[in-house]
Amino acid sequence: MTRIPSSDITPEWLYRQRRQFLRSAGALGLAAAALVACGDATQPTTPAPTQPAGPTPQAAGTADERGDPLTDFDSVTNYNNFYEFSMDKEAVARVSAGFVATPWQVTIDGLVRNPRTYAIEDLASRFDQLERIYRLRCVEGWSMVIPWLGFPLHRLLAEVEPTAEARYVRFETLHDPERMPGQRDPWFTWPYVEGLRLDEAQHDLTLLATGLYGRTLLPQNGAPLRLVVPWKYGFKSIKSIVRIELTAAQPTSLWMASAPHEYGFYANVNPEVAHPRWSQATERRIGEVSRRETLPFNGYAADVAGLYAGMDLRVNY
Ligand SMILES: Nc1nc2c(c(=O)[nH]1)N[C@H]1C(S)=C(S)[C@@H](COP(=O)(O)O)O[C@H]1N2
Ligand SMILES: [Mo]
Repeated sequence: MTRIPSSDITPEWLYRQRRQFLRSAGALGLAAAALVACGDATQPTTPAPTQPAGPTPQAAGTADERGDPLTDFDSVTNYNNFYEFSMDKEAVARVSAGFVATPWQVTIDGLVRNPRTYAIEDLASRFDQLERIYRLRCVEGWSMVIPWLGFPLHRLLAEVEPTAEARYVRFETLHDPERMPGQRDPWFTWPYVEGLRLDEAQHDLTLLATGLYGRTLLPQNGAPLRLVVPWKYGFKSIKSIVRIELTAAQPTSLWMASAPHEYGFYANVNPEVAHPRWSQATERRIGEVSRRETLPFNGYAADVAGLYAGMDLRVNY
């Protein structure tokens, strides 16, 4: 396995959350504090800052395992694809600024022995938060290097115990057109859905991210919880997840439903298979002038190519 930078750290925001929890526990008594900590979707939302005031964004690392430097925080948080808010990459941050991602619950169910619903705070404190520096390659031909905070999805899957029939994992974004105005666009079948084969989902590189640059996720990056699958095109990395379901059949993603001739289920980064409307051989790294060669599996072939042994990647694109 390649050395992907990974540091075991307590992000500043999680530390603050724990301190806040202890404070409420003192003031209100433990029972009340537990309620606050678990959130309650039926209660009016307490104004919670989506962007904690605090130190400047800080990553533990400065480059990915290939030596490529981090993309700057401003680009990572101001050049986004998140159609629930806007189709204009430079408008997503502004349009999503008021999105409040607490309280938030994530249900994991389907073909599992222990279906569960977690409050986001539980997920963030129950699994050690690691920093993972990954390249993100959008199908549109641009890329970034992002220091994510989060935990491998396999840790959560182990807790719910997939049954022998489970073969795929289906992910679903929040569906709430009041809070996500882009979902009024009737062209797409909302909510946004993505899927992985179970072995892809269980791969150690597959991350559930709760933050980036040492801070909690901002709305534009998929607060409070998003998937990151670094060897696949960026659209597989679904944002603002509310449900994770284990299934026997291959899930149909939003992109498979909307543009079946353009997007397949696998969507592994592959410089040899062109998009119907453009080549995927090169990419523009945000912050750089000239284009770079795109690498098979986005540079993670040594880790993940084995998952596809015997498959024709020109057919399963
Ligand atoms: N729910 C949802 N998830 C999404 C998208 C989206 O529009 N909606 N866009 C995808 C695409 S195309 C990319 S490239 C990445 C972009 O992530 P970033 O804005 O955090 O860099 O998010 C992916 N996840
Ligand atoms: Mo993308």
